[in-house]
Parts: sequence; structure tokens; C-alpha cells
Amino acid sequence: MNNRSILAIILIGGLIAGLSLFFVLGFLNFGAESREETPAPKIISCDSSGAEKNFFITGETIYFKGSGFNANITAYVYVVSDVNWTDGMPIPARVANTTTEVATDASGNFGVTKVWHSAVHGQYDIVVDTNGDGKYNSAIDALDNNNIVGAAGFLVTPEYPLGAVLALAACFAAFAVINRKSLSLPKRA
Ligand SMILES: [Ca+2]
Ligand SMILES: [Ca+2]
Repeated sequence: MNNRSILAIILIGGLIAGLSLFFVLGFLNFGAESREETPAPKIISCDSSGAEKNFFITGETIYFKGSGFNANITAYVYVVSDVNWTDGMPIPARVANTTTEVATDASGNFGVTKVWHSAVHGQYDIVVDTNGDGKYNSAIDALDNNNIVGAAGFLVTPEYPLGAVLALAACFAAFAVINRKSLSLPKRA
């Protein structure tokens, strides 16, 4: 065998190895993409008509709705104080007097569902634990999270008395007048 044929064998061998690697990587990548086609289910906090709502007043009723679940399952619902979620973490204790279960329909959805009859002041998230293991699994469980500043799913604030609102409005008006005056001062040469 001369040097030329050895070189040719090395080149052909390299080419075959390269092509095989290309196809194997392409196949693995395709597999990853097809897995991503099943997104995690979604939930949102909403009002009684189903419109998304993230700001509530103490004593208001809070609703939620969801889609993208497995069909005809009973999943476990937790309203919890706002936390940072990481995959696999245990779900914190449920807030008292909130809904504990929800059932999905034949399409894997559930419509507007009351989750908390009379909400208490605070920042909260909702998680639906679909496999009932008491842990948050990002691929299969649904979160209502990151909808307000501070990253909570919804906020419940006390209702301010009318007097306080009027006083605040007066402050804003006074501030606007002062601002106007300072703007109309003659400029220095
Ligand atoms: Ca889970
Ligand atoms: Ca929300």
C-alpha cells in the first residue's frame, strides 16, 4: 500500500465518522425539539368572568383557570405566600381556607374556579401539583407567578378609606402646582 492510498483511506474514514456524528447529533437535537412540543400547563389568576387579574383588595374573591393539563385528572391546588420556585422543591404550606383540588375536563382544561373566597392582605403564588407528589415539577406542574413587582402571582392590598385617597390626591395637586411654579421661574442669564 502506498502513501496515497493510506491518505485516501484516512480521508474517507474521517468523512464517514464526521457524517455519522452529524446525523447522531441531528437526531438527538430532533428528539429534544419534539420533547419541547409539550409545554407545561398554564394557570392564571382572574376575576369571576375569567379576565386575568393580579391585583385584589382584602376580602375579594379570587378565581383562577387553567389549560394544557392531562385530560380528566384531579390535581392539587396550593395558594402559598410568594416564594422563588425551583424545580423539585417541596411545595410550601397552603394558605388557610383556599381551594385544595381541581378537576380537568376532556380537553385538559378547567374553567373559572374560585380559589379563595375572602382574600387576606399579602403576596401570593398559586401552584397546581398535577402528580400529587407535594413537589413543584417545572415540566408538569403549573404556576401563577411573576405577575407583579416582587414576582408574586397576585397581590392583595387593604382597601384605603376615602379620606386617605382624597388626602393623597390633594398632595399630588399641591406638588403639581409647586412644580409648575418652579418651571415658570425666569431663567438666569
Ligand atoms: Ca408535583
Ligand atoms: Ca397572576
